[in-house]
Amino acid sequence: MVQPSKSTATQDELQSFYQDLAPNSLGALWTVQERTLVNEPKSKAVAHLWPWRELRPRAMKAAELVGTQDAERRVLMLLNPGLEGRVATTNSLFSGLQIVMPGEAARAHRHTPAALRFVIESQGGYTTVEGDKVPMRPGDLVLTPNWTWHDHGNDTDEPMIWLDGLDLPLVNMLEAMFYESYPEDVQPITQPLDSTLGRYGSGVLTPAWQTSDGAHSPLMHYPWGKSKEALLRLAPDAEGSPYDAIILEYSNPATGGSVMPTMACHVQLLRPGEHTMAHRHTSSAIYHVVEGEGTSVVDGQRMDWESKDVFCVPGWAYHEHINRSSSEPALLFSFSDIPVLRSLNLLREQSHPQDYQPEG
Ligand code: 1HN
Repeated sequence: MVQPSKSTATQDELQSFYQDLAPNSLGALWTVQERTLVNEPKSKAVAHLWPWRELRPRAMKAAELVGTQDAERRVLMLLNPGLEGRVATTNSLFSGLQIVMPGEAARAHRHTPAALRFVIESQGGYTTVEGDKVPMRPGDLVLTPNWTWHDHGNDTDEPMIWLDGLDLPLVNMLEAMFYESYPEDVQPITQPLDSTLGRYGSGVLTPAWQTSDGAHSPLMHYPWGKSKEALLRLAPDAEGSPYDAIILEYSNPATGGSVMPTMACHVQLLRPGEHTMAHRHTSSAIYHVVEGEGTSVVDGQRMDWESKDVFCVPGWAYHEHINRSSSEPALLFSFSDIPVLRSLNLLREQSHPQDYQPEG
């Protein structure tokens, strides 16, 4: 029979043993056991809301003060108050607000962090991804996957503002960051306009003569019209998810999987007055309100949102959503690190034991 053994050392012996460890780059696991092997995650990131009324004037001010000669990307970072000192919106994800003024270009470059853009304000303008010029209109989702050349341009008379989403904190944690400037300011356009939409935009009919390596979606542009139409078509009859109402994932048309290996994108519709049940999952997410007004309760904290606001939900934080309008739907775009957790077999989900948080 084996059994746990008792400690025999005196306090003095223990103390001198511990003191000798650090200078030798050693440590005793049992002294950090409780904070290392926690029963469940507790993110340092906190729930936070960035109201559009606070964001937009500051983006405009940045555009007034700083040119794209000096700012490779003119991005207002959405920094999580719980993650002070880090360039992060949740533990694994970064989000920011980028502004490109009429006549401006943001230089071509590429990097290993993958990026997505959700357009908030634009009369046109574009991102070029690997020689493919992708027009950007409000509500459009545009992808710039890992290591693809991309530059932005605004050839309209109005400012362009979009939400950037990157897996930057994750890539930094993995120490897999690479970055390169394109030899010229702007890359040449080598494809017909919006060519990935032409080839893959139907969603169900994909070119049989072309293969895609499956690492990321071959479609770079998910226009808002199609997303909204799909939601509105389902809303009257579909049951939807108890936690997320009518929720659709932007998919890779070649595989049916997430748009990129590190980030998934979703769009959801909360019907008038709808109040979803609370759940939590190990993935974290950043939300952008496309239309409507409502409240999300995250980790017991109420966040009242309206059109164009941005908020984040840290991993393993309970959350539920409420559409406060009794007549209009509320539409939310979000991106998350679901594919990372799923592929590592770390994606867990739990419903709230009382279905709703007390504050909800
Ligand atoms: C970046 O390269 C872009 O290409 C946007 O538009 C935001 C945030 C952090 C690091 C690189 C872009 C970024 C970024």
